[in-house]
Amino acid sequence: MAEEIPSTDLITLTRHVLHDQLRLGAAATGDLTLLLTAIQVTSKFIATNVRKARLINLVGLAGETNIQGEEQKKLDILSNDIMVNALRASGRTAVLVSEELEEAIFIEEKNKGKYCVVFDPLDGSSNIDAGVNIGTIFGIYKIRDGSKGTLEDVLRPGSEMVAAGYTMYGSSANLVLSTGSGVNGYTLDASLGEFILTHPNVNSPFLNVVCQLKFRLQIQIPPRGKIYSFNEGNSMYFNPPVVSYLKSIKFPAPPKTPYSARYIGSMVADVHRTLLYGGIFGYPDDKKSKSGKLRLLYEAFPMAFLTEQAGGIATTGTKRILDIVPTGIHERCPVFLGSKEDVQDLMKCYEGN
Ligand code: AHM
Ligand code: MG
Repeated sequence: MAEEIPSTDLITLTRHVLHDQLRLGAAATGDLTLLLTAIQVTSKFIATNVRKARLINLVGLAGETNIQGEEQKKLDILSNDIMVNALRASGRTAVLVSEELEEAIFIEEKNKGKYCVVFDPLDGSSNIDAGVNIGTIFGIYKIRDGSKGTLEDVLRPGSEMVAAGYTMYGSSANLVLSTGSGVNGYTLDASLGEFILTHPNVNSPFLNVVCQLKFRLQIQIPPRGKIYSFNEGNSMYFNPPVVSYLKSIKFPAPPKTPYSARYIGSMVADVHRTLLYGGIFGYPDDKKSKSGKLRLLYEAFPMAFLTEQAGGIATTGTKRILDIVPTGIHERCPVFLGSKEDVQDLMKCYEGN
């Protein structure tokens, strides 16, 4: 068998983003490119730490002391520090909101830029010890004209984000990004230390180049899937629309067949699968958690942004997620996202209620 010739024309994340910037000509300042470069560096750094967590004693509770008497740093706190430091140092940010920090960070004048980044440095961290896929989620706003960077710059609907994405740390690190014209996916080539475009969107100018690679995939949600992804352990608390929707996909009228259940309990991994294979992911509000569990700003918004950019729908059941105006940086909201037809079926259950 003829040996595969490796591609000599790799599209790195930086090259891809830079290409977009050059296309915009004088209108683009390069600030977003630099910010995304900083974010991808944090993803590489966090990926390295996730990989060697067990070896360097990062798994465990913050505040615990190891046998050498040194204080351990929990992986999600370490990831938060990595992100805050890199984003501040990029000189391109004005406001940072992290799941790990109660208050927003307002960047001091000398490092201030015009973007705000909302992020969950290491989502799904309850899965860390089991070695399950976890990830970093982020959304980016540009400060409003004339603003110096205040809380109002991030308390805005998700539809006003200029970019959103996540990096999933699994068998490989995958960075999935949208700057508002489709979704692209990059895979970290650890030997090169670069994120390489592996999942170009259909309109990508690099589609042909990447098409030569055998492993091409696209992040475009099929209109209907065959998988549902809910924590059904909460069933006794679920509200009637969710109960009747789940019943309809588990006990469909013949000749329809039931959906498969897949729930990892790590939003990045569950959403990643939904973006690629379709179906529906849901974390509803219920009798116990009146607003659901997931955080609006740095979990629901970025994932809703990506879902819509990939051709799907993201809703609370009754309202488009990206239209919600946040009132607090850590507020929660119910989330249902995925294939258009599947999410529309769920919304019908809400309408009939
Ligand atoms: P975290 O931000 O504390 O990690 O919680 C968010 C995670 C999501 O990744 C996931 O979808 C959800 O919590 C799972 O919750 P549950 O264990 O209740 O099913
Ligand atoms: Mg989280």
